[in-house]
Amino acid sequence: MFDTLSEKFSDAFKNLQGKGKISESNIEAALKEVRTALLEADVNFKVVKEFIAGVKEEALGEKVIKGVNPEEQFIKIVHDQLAAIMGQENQEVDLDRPGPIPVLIVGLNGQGKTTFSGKLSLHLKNKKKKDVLLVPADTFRPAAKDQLITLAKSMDMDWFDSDLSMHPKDIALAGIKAAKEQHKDVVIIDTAGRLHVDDELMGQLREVKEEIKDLNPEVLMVADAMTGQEAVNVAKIFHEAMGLTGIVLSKMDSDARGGAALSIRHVTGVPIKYISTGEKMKDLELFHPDRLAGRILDMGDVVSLVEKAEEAIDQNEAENMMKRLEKGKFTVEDFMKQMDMIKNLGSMSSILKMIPGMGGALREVGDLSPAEDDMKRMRVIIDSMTKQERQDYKLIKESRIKRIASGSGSTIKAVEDFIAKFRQMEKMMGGMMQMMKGGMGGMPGMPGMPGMPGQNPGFRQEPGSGKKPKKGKKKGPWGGGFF
Ligand SMILES: Nc1nc2c(ncn2[C@@H]2O[C@H](COP(=O)(O)OP(=O)(O)OP(=O)(O)O)[C@@H](O)[C@H]2O)c(=O)[nH]1
Ligand SMILES: [Mg+2]
Repeated sequence: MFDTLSEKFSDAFKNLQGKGKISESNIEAALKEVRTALLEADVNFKVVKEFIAGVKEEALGEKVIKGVNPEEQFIKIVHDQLAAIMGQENQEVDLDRPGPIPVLIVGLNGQGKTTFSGKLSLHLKNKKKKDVLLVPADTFRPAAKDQLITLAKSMDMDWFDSDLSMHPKDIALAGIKAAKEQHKDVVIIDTAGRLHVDDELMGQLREVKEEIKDLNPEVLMVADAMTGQEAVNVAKIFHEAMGLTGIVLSKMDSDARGGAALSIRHVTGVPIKYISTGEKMKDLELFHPDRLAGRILDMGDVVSLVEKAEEAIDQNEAENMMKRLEKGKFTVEDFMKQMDMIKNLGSMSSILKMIPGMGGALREVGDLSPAEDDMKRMRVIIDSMTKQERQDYKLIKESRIKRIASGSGSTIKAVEDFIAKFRQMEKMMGGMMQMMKGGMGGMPGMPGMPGMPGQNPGFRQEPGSGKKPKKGKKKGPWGGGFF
């Protein structure tokens, strides 16, 4: 997300290194670079102009604290201005009223409307405990109905069997009626897209909105974040035509430059409510301007990381694992579960970027995909093991190694290497447990993962346990050469 922009910003801030204090002359070069970075990221030029003026005013204003590192001060000012142009606080769809609340999903072709309709239903069901009905109302591309129904079935979500020969406004009405009968809280209506803004589409959508306007619908436009200024222009036209209540930026996982995210709110006045970060139904985040500003500036986003961890990590599983570890048990099965938990959090680089300062470090390391491939290769080897072998890897001798190698399409050496690495991990785990019992508090570098020892009072040193912490075991279980 916004890698190039982050890099350019970080270069710009270097202009202030070693300077005694912020002054008009020494921020000039930094401001110039920030300006270029924003324009290159396809941010609207008016937004850039206001942004730069805002930063300059703050930087030279009275609030600047003399004697504090000017680079840090400048970063903080840029952070706050970035958050401000993106809208300050998160806004979600307004659920605080009697249902069924209609949520109309609009936007151009292929922007991610149908995918988002599915994601939003899952989010509302899981997080907000809302009962949702999904209504396919795309009469332009009939396959879209099947697409939405397939998504609904995969999530065990209720859907409406729309009659696509009807006008979308009548489908919307019928869907809302059904939702009322079924006592649903929310009804999400997925509409058709077109390649370009055209009168027919706008006319149709306006009619739908008109038909249901007394119900005060949420109208969310989905825009592909990769399309930059184009997304901003389209949002403007949609907003003028039908009145949007929110924007969803999709495909934020791809190589989006930042132009849409940084300009759309400021230009249209419509808040960004959600960001879509992948093709899977769980890949949805609330839009938090301050957190995104933090990510852009390599300040990390630990709050989102912890939230993700809370969702992805099964507390009971984590606690059971800790109990087994306490007894000195660490099996391939445990390792597999840990890998799965981590995978649930997202790609390695996306996780690392949420840790303050890691963005810059990642750029130096470059590609993390070899490490991810390594994980995948290990996973195939583990999948070819029997349950018994996963519980006790020591059973894995010659003939079993051969079987696992051929079962996983790996070489014998790869399986042997895995076992050797696992043995090393087992040892480290043992060492780490000793260390924790000795009262070191938690795993170094683990920012307060739920269920992890750093937060678990059960692992505090017991008075008089007498064991001294071992030194030198700073690496996590995977620190021994996989990454
Ligand atoms: N990487 C990525 N892909 C996405 C995201 N959202 C949607 N997609 C993909 O984008 C493509 C189009 O998504 P749809 O949800 O069908 O888009 P749509 O706006 O409903 O398209 P039409 O109904 O044809 O107008 C699909 O292949 C989705 O899997 C996202 O956040 N990230
Ligand atoms: Mg669609």
